[in-house]
Amino acid sequence: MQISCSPRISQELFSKHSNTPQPTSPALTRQCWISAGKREREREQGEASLLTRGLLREAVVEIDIIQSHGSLQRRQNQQQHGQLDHHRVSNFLKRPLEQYVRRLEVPVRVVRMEQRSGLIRARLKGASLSTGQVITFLDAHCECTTGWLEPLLARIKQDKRTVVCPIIDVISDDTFEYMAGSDMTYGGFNWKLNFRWYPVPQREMDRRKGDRTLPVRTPTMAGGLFSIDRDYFQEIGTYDAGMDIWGGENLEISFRIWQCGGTLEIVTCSHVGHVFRKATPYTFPGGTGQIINKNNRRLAEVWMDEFKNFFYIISPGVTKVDYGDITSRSALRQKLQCKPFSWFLENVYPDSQIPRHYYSLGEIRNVETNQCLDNMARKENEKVGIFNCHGMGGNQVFSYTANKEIRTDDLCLDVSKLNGPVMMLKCHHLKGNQLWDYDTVKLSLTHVNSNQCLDKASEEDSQVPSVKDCTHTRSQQWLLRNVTLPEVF
Ligand SMILES: [Mn+2]
Repeated sequence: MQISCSPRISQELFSKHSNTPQPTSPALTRQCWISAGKREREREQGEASLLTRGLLREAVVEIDIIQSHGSLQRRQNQQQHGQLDHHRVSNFLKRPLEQYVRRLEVPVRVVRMEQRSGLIRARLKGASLSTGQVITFLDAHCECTTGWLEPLLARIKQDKRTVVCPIIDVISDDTFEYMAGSDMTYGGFNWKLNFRWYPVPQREMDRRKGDRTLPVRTPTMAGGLFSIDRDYFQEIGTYDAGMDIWGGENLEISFRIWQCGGTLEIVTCSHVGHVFRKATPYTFPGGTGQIINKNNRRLAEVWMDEFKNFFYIISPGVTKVDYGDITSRSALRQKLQCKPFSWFLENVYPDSQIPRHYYSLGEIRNVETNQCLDNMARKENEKVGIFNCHGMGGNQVFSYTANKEIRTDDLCLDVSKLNGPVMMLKCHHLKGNQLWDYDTVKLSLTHVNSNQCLDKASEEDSQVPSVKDCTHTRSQQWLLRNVTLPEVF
């Protein structure tokens, strides 16, 4: 199991698609070596420098890279379901895989699970069989670029409680074209507890004094690619083995790292390619939603304190999902004396989609018509809707935050013209067109920039609210109500 991803795989791909660029951005690589103090670069881009080689000798006795093959799981799953391409897939993963890895320059050991176990338990098994000081997890559909590893190891050597991710470059699942990933996005999550990329905020640029070769502190990791000191991995409780297949484990380990005294970084000098798929090629036993909801409930219950309500309220029905026994994970949090989730929001992720302070979390109801603001499952850059109140949360959940935004998940109500329309845009945390003043006596919601008031639906379009000059009539009065959680828990 010791080895690096083979650059040879890249070369094979590139020879098939000769117009695709080299994997590493030469400019960035050079900049990174130089700022690491390297002056006498041995060769052109990519060759490990004397500095990093010295560091490798010192820091790494042995490196374990664990790749989890989702496709192994697919084979078993398809056997169960008797699908047509089962033979092709299973054969490819038997002898041909063994033969292929034997051709690689470094020893590679293939370990198979006895039954379909999911990513989390497969990784735990891989970790238990590994012997190196640093464990690197990579999805099976990854390719490393020259010089990807040293910048990761350097951070762990400085502080073993630093967990590091490379920049994830994009490999097209249609053409295998290789595109550099951005160093200007970092990991976050929305109310539904989906991992999402968001722009690196100004405060993090300022902390690094504008030096983009320095690692970015990221609130969460995407999950497929990271390196961690093996003792530290044990110390903070590896993974939650009560989670199935995959989903949520990346947020769980991210919250745990930060709340329990570690640091999570994206090391911008390290690039690894990853094939982003459009759809999951295998099924989840019992349905994708069931598994992911169970895993998300486990992480919400153990790590998120009262902020779990954002997840529960926007995902009606999730509270009926059984999440099993979490006593050992709660005991772990206790033992490690981890900080509360509010600390994480305050100190690590102040631009979080979940507001640290808020006035209300629930429906916003018009006094005259008794209708409620409703995102109608519309997306970013569309108009917010208005509809009969159903009291079930979901699309009618809005939070009026201490920053005076009206938010639904990671979208904020935004008005950029007199008389509307009221759009849903990504929250930018800069007030501006997303600043609303709620008057708790008059019950009005004033859009501060335009000095106009949120009003009921207009005659032209009965499905969207309007903004008009403030008249303080009943159609401009709104009740901000906290939704209560369902009884079944
Ligand atoms: Mn992946």
